[in-house]
Amino acid sequence: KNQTPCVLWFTGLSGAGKSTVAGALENRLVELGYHTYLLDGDNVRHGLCRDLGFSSQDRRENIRRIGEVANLMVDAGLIVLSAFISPHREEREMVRDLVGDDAFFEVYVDTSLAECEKRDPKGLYKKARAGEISQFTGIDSEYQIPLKPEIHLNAGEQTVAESVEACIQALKRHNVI
Ligand code: GGZ
Repeated sequence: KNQTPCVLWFTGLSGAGKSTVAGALENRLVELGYHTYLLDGDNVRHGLCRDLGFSSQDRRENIRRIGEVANLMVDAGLIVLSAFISPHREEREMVRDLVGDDAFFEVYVDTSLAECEKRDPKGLYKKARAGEISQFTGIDSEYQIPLKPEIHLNAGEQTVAESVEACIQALKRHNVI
């Protein structure tokens, strides 16, 4: 099926729903016959980036490597979905410049800190509040909200299916699919 190779760059807090929405969107795209690849913590932070932690410098290097890999995958013709906090605007813009503005879609998974903290699926916020984890995004490490994301998901209020649908509509509007 005809597709325009591109990167869907999901960004947002831990627990916002980035991996969940990106994974559900990928399933939908595959069902529709498109060729995709999902980059997320599970397949990147345990491999390519396993030497990196969560200092600003390491997060920057994490995003740089992911951006380079995503760019190669765009060259290979894929629709790439990436789901990382990517807290710094400058690094997200670095990836945008690398893959090219036309092929880069920033997807802001906008779930409030309060909601993420309430969900706390891995108990990490609790640990961060207790001082057992430092440099935790939203607690003692900054998250810079996207200023002009191509796609803005109110993921705290809408269902995963609604978020997926919003992405599909945006991809059609931008002639990706
Ligand atoms: C933020 C952390 C931290 C700290 C471990 N800060 O909800 P999760 O568990 O599954 O997703 C988070 C993941 C963040 O990795 P990223 O590669 O997406 O981050 S970045 O883009 O900033 O490089 C969380 C877990 O790792 N985690 N320590 N201190 N999240």
